[in-house]
Amino acid sequence: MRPITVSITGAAGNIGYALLPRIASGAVFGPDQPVVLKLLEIEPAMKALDGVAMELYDCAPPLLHDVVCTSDPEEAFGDAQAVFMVGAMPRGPGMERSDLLRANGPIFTGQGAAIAKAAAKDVRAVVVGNPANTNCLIAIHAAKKHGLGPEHFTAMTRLDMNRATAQLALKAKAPIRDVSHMIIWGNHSNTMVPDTTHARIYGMPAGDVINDAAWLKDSFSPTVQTRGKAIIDARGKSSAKSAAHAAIEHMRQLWVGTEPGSWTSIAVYSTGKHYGIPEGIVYSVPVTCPGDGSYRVVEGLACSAEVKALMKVSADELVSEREAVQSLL
Ligand code: NAX
Repeated sequence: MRPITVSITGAAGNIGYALLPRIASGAVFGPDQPVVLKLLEIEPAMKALDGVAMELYDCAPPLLHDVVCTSDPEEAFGDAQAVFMVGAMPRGPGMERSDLLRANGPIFTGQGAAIAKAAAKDVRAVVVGNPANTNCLIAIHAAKKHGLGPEHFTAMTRLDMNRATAQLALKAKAPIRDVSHMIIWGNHSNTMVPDTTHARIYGMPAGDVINDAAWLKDSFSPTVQTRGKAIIDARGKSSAKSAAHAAIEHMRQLWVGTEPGSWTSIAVYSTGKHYGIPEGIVYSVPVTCPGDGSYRVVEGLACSAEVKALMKVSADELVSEREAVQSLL
């Protein structure tokens, strides 16, 4: 089988370290699909990246066809069919969210343009680096200027969906595989809306099985919304394995499709046609994926007045993030 080219930015970071061996082992593109991995880092991290590449070879993954380490985005994205945009500047002490947006913006203008110029025409890119939704929007605008459409870019809220799914399973004492149809609406931030309205446990409405409305409102949602901080407090480091796994599942479902009758949550460019979500922001919605790299927003789901109000708060936050980076769009 011909190898496919997969690019990973920030490949020497924590998530990259957890992500690379799994991509090279077939977790995303299947057990028979050879891969060429193109790894992008900034200059100061190139030595560390060499170490990561050495370890990758030391796993001797049979599907690993070649590894390219570079600090040149166009080289990194050359012919890429799948791109994991993980690299971003971390939030430093005293930095506001808007400072982080402005600091990361230029990374995503440059990389969005480089993807449009150098990657395969059917490329799919997932943005993991925070603030993921608006970084994705910046990349979309940059790519559009070079003729690549917004449907090629999505941002990751799969980790939030996985966190929510596992919390429901733990509460119901159910196997995780028996929990489905969780939805994350909105921004990958504390305003995200973990919506259990349509979630099922053993195929039944999750709310009926759990039968504890106060827990769902007062414990479940805050636990999911602040899980990233809880991991940092406990581990002293931010989520890496779970984030890498979520990125793998996000890309795998775009690549091979969602299971019939199920959906996943992905942040996508809003066309303004679904659920009152404003046009021109990157907003997490339930989607189905046919398995050709595309996605379809699940339409017609009922949303309570409470969920709608929370969805608007998250949309308003994304609109204000867009305003903060307007000069880059
Ligand atoms: P690390 O700081 O360990 O790694 C980031 C890497 O990106 C570093 O090696 C750095 O040199 C590199 N980098 C910085 N600027 C770059 C550029 N212009 N081009 C290429 N590489 C560049 O962070 P890590 O823990 O790996 O997290 C990566 C990103 O994921 C962060 O922005 C983080 O906030 C975000 N996350 C997003 C999540 C999500 O659900 N969407 C959850 C996990 C994670 O917090």
